[in-house]
Amino acid sequence: MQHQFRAEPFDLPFDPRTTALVMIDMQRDFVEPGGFGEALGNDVSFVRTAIEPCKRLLDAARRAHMLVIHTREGHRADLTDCPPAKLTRGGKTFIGENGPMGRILVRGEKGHDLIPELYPVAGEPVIDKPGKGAFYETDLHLILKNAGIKTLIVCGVTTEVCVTTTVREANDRGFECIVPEDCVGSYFPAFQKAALEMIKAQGAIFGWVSNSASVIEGLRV
Ligand code: TIU
Repeated sequence: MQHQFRAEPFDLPFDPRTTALVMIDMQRDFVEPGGFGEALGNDVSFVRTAIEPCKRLLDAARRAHMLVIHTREGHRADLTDCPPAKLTRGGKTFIGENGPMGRILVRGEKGHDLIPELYPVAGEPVIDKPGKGAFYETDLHLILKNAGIKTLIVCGVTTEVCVTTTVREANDRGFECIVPEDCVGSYFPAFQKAALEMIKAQGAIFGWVSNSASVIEGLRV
């Protein structure tokens, strides 16, 4: 039987054996107070709305025995993998500085870790990425190719930054991406709306937009 996700601009056929769930940067630094997101002047309550729907979808993907991949944005302790332009931007990036959850966006620190609600289980790859896109200078494409993956369900934060950068890159690499709108979060409601509209515009120019209930229903059939 043909599986389909209910989605916009039209339903997306998929095969659960070639579909992966990609959780983008659900780290304390972005969704908890005292991290990178808040240091940049943002209200993390805007992105926390994605946690519960992500949890439901994560559970459904695990029940369907799908490949689940988690990503984390961050840098080496010596910041040698952080481009100077990312580090020095106005002198206010906070990357590497001490905060209540350790050094901001530095690997191994508490703030860099994935949130407990969505913590990976054994067998789920975690991709450490130095940039916004999950493909840039990582082995994500290799892992997806080796697993025969064609379709990506992309969740996480933030919608218009790391999620969208990843979806655009994935689309160019030949993957079909579906984004459940309640499983992605932005500090800016207007950016959230525009980013999702851009993905599905022009006949799914970058991908499809759906919601957690429809994606979970699609996985159940
Ligand atoms: N600042 C912001 O909206 N996002 C990021 O810096 N990284 C991610 O989106 N993960």
